[in-house]
Amino acid sequence: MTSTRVSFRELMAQGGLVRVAGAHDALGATLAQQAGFQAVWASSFEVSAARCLPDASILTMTEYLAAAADMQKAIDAPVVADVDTGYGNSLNVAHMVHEYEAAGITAVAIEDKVFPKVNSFADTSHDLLPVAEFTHKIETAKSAQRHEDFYVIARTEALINGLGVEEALKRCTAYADAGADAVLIHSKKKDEAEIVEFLDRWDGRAPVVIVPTTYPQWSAEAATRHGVSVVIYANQGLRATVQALRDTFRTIYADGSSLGVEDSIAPVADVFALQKLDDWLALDA
Ligand code: SPV
Ligand code: MG
Repeated sequence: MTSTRVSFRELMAQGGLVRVAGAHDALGATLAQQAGFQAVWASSFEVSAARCLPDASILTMTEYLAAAADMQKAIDAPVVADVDTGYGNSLNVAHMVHEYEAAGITAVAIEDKVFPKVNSFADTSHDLLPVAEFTHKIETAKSAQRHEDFYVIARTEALINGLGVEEALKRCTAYADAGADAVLIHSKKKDEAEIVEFLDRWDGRAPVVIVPTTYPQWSAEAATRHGVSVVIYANQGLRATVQALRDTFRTIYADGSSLGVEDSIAPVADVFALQKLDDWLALDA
């Protein structure tokens, strides 16, 4: 029931800023694509939050893959799978690449934290692997891939760890030289200053991906001007869901009826359309 799929590499080759929205299931992925996003981020934060578990390497690769595969099955746009640290050492990374590729995922992002990792915004330590160990993971991922198209994004948590722009540049240079198709520079600062400094000093040897969660004032247009290739809105959908469900349930419970929310919730027919009910009924006609 889906039309032609575009790989993430093909999308990147089209040029221009690629805008990506985070999701944790097929419904969120579908709504992101319908809103116009060119790709969907299978966020480890969202997938674990959907189970009310912390984003702390608690779910297994199989569970994250099942969520990413559900999303990819539902949409034509490529899923970029957040694969945390690659779920272990280099051999775990190789297995991850084989399994994600087999599920039709065309891009993954691996981060340079030590396994088990904790979400970047958690107030805890964020220890990094030595550069050589992480470049080995990148090299292993690239030699494990079976399709030329498969796209590996190397994410550094150097700024999250407080190591500064110099260390982030050193790491991203090494990751690109090890074969990463793009680098992801993450920051938890409330302004974009350290990201801008990174971009101004980056020599362009690989495309740059950003996740402007804590600096939402920095627009896609400004990011493009500074040379960003991909912007990921990683968790706004999840946070909208939390607030919408909370408000809706509280109102219905307090009012003793759902009348007060009827105008602000999607009609059942809207959900039928997302389920492609008519296509399914036609199959059985
Ligand atoms: C995620 O969405 O799981 C990410 C981005 O890795 S962040 O939560 O900002 O670390
Ligand atoms: Mg994550």
